[in-house]
Amino acid sequence: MDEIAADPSHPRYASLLMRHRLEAAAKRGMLADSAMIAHGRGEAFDYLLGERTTPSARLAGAEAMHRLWHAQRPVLSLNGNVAALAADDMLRLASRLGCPVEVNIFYRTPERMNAILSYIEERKKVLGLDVVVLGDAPNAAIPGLKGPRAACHQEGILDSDVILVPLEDGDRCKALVAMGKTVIVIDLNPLSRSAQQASITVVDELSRALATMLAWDEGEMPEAYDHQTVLKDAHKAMLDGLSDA
Ligand code: PTJ
Repeated sequence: MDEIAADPSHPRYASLLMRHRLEAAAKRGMLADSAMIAHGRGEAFDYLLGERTTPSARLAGAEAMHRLWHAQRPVLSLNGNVAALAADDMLRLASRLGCPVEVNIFYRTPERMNAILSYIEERKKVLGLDVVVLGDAPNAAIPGLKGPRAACHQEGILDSDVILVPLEDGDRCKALVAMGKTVIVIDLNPLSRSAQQASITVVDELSRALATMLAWDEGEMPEAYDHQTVLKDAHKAMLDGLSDA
């Protein structure tokens, strides 16, 4: 999915690459109709952030990784956008942690589930990683949610104690928190309900946040994490970006 015309030295290369990945995923039938809208919203926040990883996003990424390393039953959740933008790094992270990934989408159709699952299996083979991929046969439901969006695997999301849910919907984030899980969200919008309700929020672009997490070693101790401080820092970084413009 990574063959694009732009040169890597192009100032907007990273952004063009992400757009290209979404276009390719759309052609494969992996994306929700609103996927591009969600991405555009993320891009707008990233502009304000200066398209960089702030110190507080780095701290949140380190805390997220620390919690995942020390979890009993960690799981990484992928929706259509996450699979399109960062399937490889999500698989690398799962392989490092020795945990499953679960495809869990908001706008669920059998066609989209099959398209995403087959793409992930393809990437798993290319990378040569031994990761359990769940999502094909949900046998449980997230309490408090109605309809297909509640469907999940007992041995994955339902029984997990720490869950990474990048670009998550607010209702599902809330339901997972209500189950007593440590919920780690990656979301460029510090005002979103998911960002606000999560246990830990990394306010950063998905691929940069995953790079921070992959660079964090098991034995390292992160600095003290305070959820409200991290959200306020992100907000301030964006307002400062606006006033500097
Ligand atoms: O595949 P599905 O059916 O599960 O649907 C996935 C989407 C993302 C379409 C769905 O969950 C959705 O509509 O999400 P929202 O409510 O638009 O929330 C997505 C959040 O992710 C927004 O707050 C965006 O700012 C943020 N976001 C978008 N792209 C990125 C991002 N955050 C980090 N990195 C990104 N690349």
